[in-house]
Amino acid sequence: MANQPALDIDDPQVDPFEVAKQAAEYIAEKSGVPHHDVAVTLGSGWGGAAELIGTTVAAIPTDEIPGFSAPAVAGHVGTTRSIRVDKPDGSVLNVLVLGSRTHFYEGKGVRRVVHGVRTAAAAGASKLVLTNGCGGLHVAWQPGQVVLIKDHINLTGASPLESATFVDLTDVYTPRLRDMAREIDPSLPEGVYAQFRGPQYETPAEVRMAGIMGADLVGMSTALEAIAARQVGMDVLGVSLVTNLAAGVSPFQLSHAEVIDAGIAAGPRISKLLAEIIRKI
Ligand code: 8IG
Repeated sequence: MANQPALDIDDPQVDPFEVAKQAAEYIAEKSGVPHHDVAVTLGSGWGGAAELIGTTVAAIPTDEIPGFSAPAVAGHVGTTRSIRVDKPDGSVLNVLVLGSRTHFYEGKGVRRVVHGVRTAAAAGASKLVLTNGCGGLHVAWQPGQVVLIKDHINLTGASPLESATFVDLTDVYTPRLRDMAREIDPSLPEGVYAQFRGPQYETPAEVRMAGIMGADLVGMSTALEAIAARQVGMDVLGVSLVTNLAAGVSPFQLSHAEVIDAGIAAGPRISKLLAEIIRKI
């Protein structure tokens, strides 16, 4: 691996799966963990979960891994962790925790958006948990509400699939994993997640449109990543934290501060839930 030249993920001649293979080899080398079983992407509000999941074996600055972007916000370096979970039956679960994501709205292309998912698959993960913070369309879902994603609407106009790759998305969010999450918390509702490009939040009219289309949640991630995961046959669990009511649903304006505060307030509770889900998966 060390002798292989670094591949440019943005070069159309380069196969993005080869870059993912390089990234997975880099993670295996740095962590000493040759195979990971499960991968988790931590979205807005979910950042505190890593410590609760298990024992950190390695923490790697994400921007040093082949194909990953330098951090969008200066001074905020994303961390990729290899976490070891010792299960009650004596078996060991190696969990790859992706501490940040590249969003489609950054304009770096879909390959970078889904590179973490493809890297996780190349590292051996057959299951993927995608978490996010999002807006809710139902007043009954107040900030702090966790919702299982049962389906999505991809409103980005983009796809991670290149050329004629026809991927079935009937069960994009694996029913068995949703059932498993509800065994931990039977009160968890399910909803349809609409991915907008962003980075602006929706107008009230766009939120109404999303509702008429069948969406319950609006956000700026997850759908493209779930598609990439299904392409390589991973089972996917999508878990949303409603951090705000979507624009026009409540009489109040959206503020980024509100979003951050809801994440902080919900942090300990949702971190515990996520850790339980990973242990059971
Ligand atoms: I956190 O209201 C968060 N992310 N599109 N709309 C969209 N993304 C979001 C929202 C929201 N809240």
